[in-house]
Amino acid sequence: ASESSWSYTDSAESWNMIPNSKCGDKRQSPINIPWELEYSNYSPFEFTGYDDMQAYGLRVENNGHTAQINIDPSSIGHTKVSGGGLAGTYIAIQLHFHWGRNDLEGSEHTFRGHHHALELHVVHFKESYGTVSEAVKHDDGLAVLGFFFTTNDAEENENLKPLIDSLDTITFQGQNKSIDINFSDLMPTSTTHFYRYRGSLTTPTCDEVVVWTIFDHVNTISSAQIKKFRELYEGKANEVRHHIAWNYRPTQSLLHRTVYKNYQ
Ligand code: SG7
Ligand code: ZN
Repeated sequence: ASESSWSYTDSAESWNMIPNSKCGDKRQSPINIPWELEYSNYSPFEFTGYDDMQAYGLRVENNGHTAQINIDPSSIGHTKVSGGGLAGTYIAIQLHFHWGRNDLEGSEHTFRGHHHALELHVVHFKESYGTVSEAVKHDDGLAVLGFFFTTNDAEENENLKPLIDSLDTITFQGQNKSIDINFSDLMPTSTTHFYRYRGSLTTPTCDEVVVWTIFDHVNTISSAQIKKFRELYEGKANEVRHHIAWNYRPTQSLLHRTVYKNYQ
């Protein structure tokens, strides 16, 4: 498989065969967040611009692997995060989702052995590296913020409505559409409790360049809303059609790493 043609139905071994793949290395993501964690006294997160993104040219796209909301390159730099134990400021570039074949799976990270139905990733690069392409050459180049969603007893999440409604217009790979939403609409209001470890991108080539934060607060989404993600297609309209029925990587071994929590 080439870098562009990998899929979630491939075996782990086939991701390892991709040229320059790090997918078989020793600091991979996602992981299970275990019961036993080490306390670290991180400062609170400080978010700038996540609730005021109307002018940032947001577009939602089907990239064949996920539904992703990209910030227009001309607006990158206005939406950033610091604190939370991060060494420096990280600039947001996009967010995307991971889901499962049913509501009992879907999240990439598991929490004490359990999946949630959906996981949101907000991807950032370290401001001091200047560009994403430079940042991915460094082991602290990216900061991905991960947020869980559950369908348990959940009503429709009104904040997700603009995104869910847009999915009908990006059915096929490569389709994209402008969207009026704020990243803060998709993030929980409470970001006080979180987990931290060092890992990788969860897709090929699985580069070990990510400072991971997984937030403890679980957001809600209805089952009907999640179903709309499963109706997206991996391919273009004129290709053989398979739904993106699921798009989470299995958890990887923690090996010599520590997972931290910011509360006691
Ligand atoms: C998704 O996950 C996409 C990728 C992303 C990858 O397939 O969102 O982004 C682009 C630009 O296609 O890769 C470098 C990057 O953000 C892995 O991201 S993740 O580790 O947060 N799941
Ligand atoms: Zn992701």
